[in-house]
Amino acid sequence: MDRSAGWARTSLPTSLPEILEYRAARPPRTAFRFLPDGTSDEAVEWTYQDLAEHAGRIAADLLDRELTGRRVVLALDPGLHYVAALFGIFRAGATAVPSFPPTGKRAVARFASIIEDCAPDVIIADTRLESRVGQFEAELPESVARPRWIFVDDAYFEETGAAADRRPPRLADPALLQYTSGSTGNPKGIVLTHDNLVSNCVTLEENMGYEPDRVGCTWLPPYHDMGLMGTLLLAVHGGWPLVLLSPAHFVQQPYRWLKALTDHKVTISVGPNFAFDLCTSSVTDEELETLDLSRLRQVFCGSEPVSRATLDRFRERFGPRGYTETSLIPCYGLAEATLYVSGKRSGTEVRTRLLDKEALERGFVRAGDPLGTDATTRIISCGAVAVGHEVLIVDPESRRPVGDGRVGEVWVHGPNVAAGYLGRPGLTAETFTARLADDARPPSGSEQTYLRTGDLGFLLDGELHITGRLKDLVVIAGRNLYPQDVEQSVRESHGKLRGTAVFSRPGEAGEELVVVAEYRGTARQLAAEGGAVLDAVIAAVTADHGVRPADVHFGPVGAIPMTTSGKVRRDATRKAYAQGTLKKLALATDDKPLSA
Ligand code: 649
Repeated sequence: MDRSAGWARTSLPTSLPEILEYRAARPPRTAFRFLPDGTSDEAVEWTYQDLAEHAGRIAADLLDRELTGRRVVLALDPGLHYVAALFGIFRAGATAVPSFPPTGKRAVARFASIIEDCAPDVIIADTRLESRVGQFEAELPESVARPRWIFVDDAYFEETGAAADRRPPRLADPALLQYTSGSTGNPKGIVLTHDNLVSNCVTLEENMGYEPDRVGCTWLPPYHDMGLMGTLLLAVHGGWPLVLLSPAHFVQQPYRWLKALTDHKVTISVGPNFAFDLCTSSVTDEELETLDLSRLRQVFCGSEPVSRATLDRFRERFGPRGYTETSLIPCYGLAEATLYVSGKRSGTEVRTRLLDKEALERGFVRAGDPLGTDATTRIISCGAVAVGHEVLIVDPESRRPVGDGRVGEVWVHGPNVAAGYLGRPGLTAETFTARLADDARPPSGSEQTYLRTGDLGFLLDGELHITGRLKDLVVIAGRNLYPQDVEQSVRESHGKLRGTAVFSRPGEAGEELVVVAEYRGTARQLAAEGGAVLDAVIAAVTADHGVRPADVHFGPVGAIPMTTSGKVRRDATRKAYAQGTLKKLALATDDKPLSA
């Protein structure tokens, strides 16, 4: 079955589906290697031809149904079928909406809200979901049109049938609708064009440079920007093989990731900060012996603050197995900019800035004590801004760029910036086409517009540093507390504390600090050691940040709302706390107010 004969090329390939066809027409090479059980024992390998053929099957189906220009939701498990369906949708000229199988209460609710928001024509799901469709559709409001389903499995992909051919997509056509991982009730779909997808790859490749023996590995969810634009699409664009394991296999046993890096001689990989901690804390001495990380030359680390302490622990544990910190690439980005905004240059050292904590809380960047006392904070540089992009640090209120050495909101201009949110012109204008104050136009042109990221940071030596999120800032007595710093103090104050979220609440004398912490144990255990845990938290926060919490709320593990990519949802936690719906273990201190 050859459905990949495809488009006659008269110029260099540009859009991703054209690039796949181009690679499929050349001598066979491995595109993907999937590890179905998370180990290398049953690895399944696909060449570009395999991928193009499987994608062709989906494309034929979509074209038969005349779905060019329509939206198609991808509700498959992570794996090869996911990639095939994605490229099939591109080839048919439809818009892919990357999602996940709607199983489990929370996933169903989120999935239903996405369907409601983007009104797709079709959902592509695994055959095993067929019996559950009725159940799922019962969750959809009456007013929402029922999409059709295409159920796929291995047998589906074996069927032949020629794809009616169509012209390649135009670069300005929408390719993908990326939902932000934010709240369930309020999904925002970011419209990405083929141009955005290609531009993101090109800017990352400029950072990564060329390596003849490049092999990638990822376990990131394919429905998030970092897993999708950062790994699957990037690998096809660049033409190097990518080893895939599922997020669940990684989380159950983080060792599998490191073992895959070892087994497949991986040179490039990626993970958020938490993944590095998970590896350090869970890999056993025996497992450690089996690892060889010496071929790993580039490991991207982004999506949440990169912690110096995390990197130190990781280096200490895995340095003896060939890991070198030069390979680590702290990077920053967001789905509204397709993905990539900045990253460390390959081959350079990770830069850690020791800064004066109090100055930073007032928005000033000042060198701290080089020996790193309690009065200093360590911020890791997220490197240089992507080629062809401009980052400005702006005062969010006056909309004027702040001076050198000041913290402000990160504004981005460039081809990675997406077109906007689907069906939300107001929010799109506010977020994607912000302008500086009239008297503060940038040197590069008066009508330039910017993406407002909502992140706080500063530029130093041309490198971007992220300090927090505007919305999450806790302002107490005129000082800006960065919640993630306070959360780190809380976590490190006691061995049984897991997730934490801090925010402020109105008090009699202004805003006061609230700490929510998940306790890994039963209510009875907490009650037994209650006083000690509470004292540890209060002592740590007071010592590290000079503010005494007005309330410490202990909840069970899982009490704190998280995004689907594992970020703390502080605002949602604050709301649940205020409404009294946040899960609580017996010892919560607002029962008996803390004495000063
Ligand atoms: C951020 C995505 C950063 C995100 C990643 C480049 C195999 C192996 C490697 C490979 C290819 C194949 O979180 C991604 C760039 C990856 C190249 C991989 O190459 N997007 S999001 O929309 O879900 O969230 C955005 C928010 O996350 C926070 C910010 O608040 C941002 O608005 N964030 C960070 N916060 C602090 N520090 C950072 N470095 C942050 N990065 C993202």
